[in-house]
Amino acid sequence: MGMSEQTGSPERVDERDTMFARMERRAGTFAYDDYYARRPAARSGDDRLRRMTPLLGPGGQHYDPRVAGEAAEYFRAIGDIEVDGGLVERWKAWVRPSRNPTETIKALVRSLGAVAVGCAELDQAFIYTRKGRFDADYGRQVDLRHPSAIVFLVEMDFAAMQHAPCAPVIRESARQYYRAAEIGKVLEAVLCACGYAARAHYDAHYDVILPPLAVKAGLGELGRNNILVADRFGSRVRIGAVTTDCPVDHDAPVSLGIDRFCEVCRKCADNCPSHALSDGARVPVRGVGKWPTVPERCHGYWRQVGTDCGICMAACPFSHPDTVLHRLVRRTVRVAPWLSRPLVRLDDLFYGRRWKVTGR
Ligand code: B12
Ligand code: SF4
Ligand code: SF4
Repeated sequence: MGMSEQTGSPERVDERDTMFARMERRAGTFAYDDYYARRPAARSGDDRLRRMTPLLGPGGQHYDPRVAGEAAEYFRAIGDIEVDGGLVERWKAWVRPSRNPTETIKALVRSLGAVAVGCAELDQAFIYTRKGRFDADYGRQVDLRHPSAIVFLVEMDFAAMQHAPCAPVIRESARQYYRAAEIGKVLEAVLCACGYAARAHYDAHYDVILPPLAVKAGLGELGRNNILVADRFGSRVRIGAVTTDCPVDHDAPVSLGIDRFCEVCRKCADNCPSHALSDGARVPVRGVGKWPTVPERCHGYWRQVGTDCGICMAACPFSHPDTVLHRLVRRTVRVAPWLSRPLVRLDDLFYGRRWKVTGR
């Protein structure tokens, strides 16, 4: 079954069921009692995970107080991002007069530091049914009727990701979450100033599932690692999006040969320290054939090491630097996906099959 092949009408996801939302539940609150009354089987496992060392807290195997402090500061600062009014006015003057501002919007997003940007129809299947991340709006129905999503990627630094799963990766995640939030908030402000409805989706403030929107916007394919594998940067990207009623042209999904390559490669699954990724065949998940993640295993490993791991992003052959040689290999995968097997062998030869942990 091909990656985008539908086997039925996709059900929507309730944000309350996602790992980060579950980890927010605290015994004694309405949200905790309500959630585990609905999902009694998840309670003891989630309680066990909650008792483990918190992320960025002392006690994790790769805890480094200085790096953890910096990462925490980036995450905190996301809430304080203020959009520069002058910048909004300047871009408004470009975007507003245009009847189809797609190219101007893309130029804005790139100028703010995104490495790629695309537009997609906002499929209701990728919108959460209910909010779950914060007790304050726990269970609130998500009503998002914007017809389009502007989706963009920010690059995760190659050198920092070589340290996966050690402390530098979580600082890099935090930095790029900050950057993606900043870009999203500026774009949201510019579109609103032009009279459109717009909402930025960024760290912990999501109404949408981002990887499928990025696939729809032509930014890459879903890999065996169950996240986006993008052109030029592989999985070494974070995704941001702004949904809007601004009339933008929708991009078409792309085929980079990754779908086929993943069938033989399996490097992410083989190197995942918690065995959260599948090395088997695709299975249908909400009507889509894909390799699923076991989120409890992944998150359990994070709590053990104190970072957000990232090996499945860093070890992916598509995440190598965007050099002439790697561009040539990517092109070969795209035009001749049947050469995947020898190309995987070559990657193993040059980079090794096993991920080497560098750092603490
Ligand atoms: C919850 C969450 C997690 C949870 C649970 C993930 C899960 N699969 O259940 C945990 C803690 C395990 C996790 C781990 C990681 N995450 Co995470 N996570 C999220 C979050 C906040 C919500 C995703 C969600 O709702 N998942 C629950 C359901 C939907 O999961 P699912 O059925 O397995 O579906 C997944 C994919 O199949 C795909 N998808 C869903 N429906 C469809 C439909 C189609 C047609 C297609 C093609 C794809 C697709 O999207 C889902 C991504 O989790 C997103 C941000 C966002 N709003 O999207 C980031 C996000 C997916 N995570 C991200 C990353 C990078 C990671 C990690 C590498 C950690 C790190 N160092 O950064 C690991 C990788 C784990 C893995 N290999 O699967 C990035 C992915 C970037 C990319 N290149 O695609 C995101 C988009 C955050 C961001 N803003 O960039 N994550
Ligand atoms: S982040 Fe680490 S533990 Fe989680 S799926 Fe990726 S490799 Fe496995
Ligand atoms: S590591 Fe290999 S199998 Fe995993 S996503 Fe990347 S190309 Fe696919």
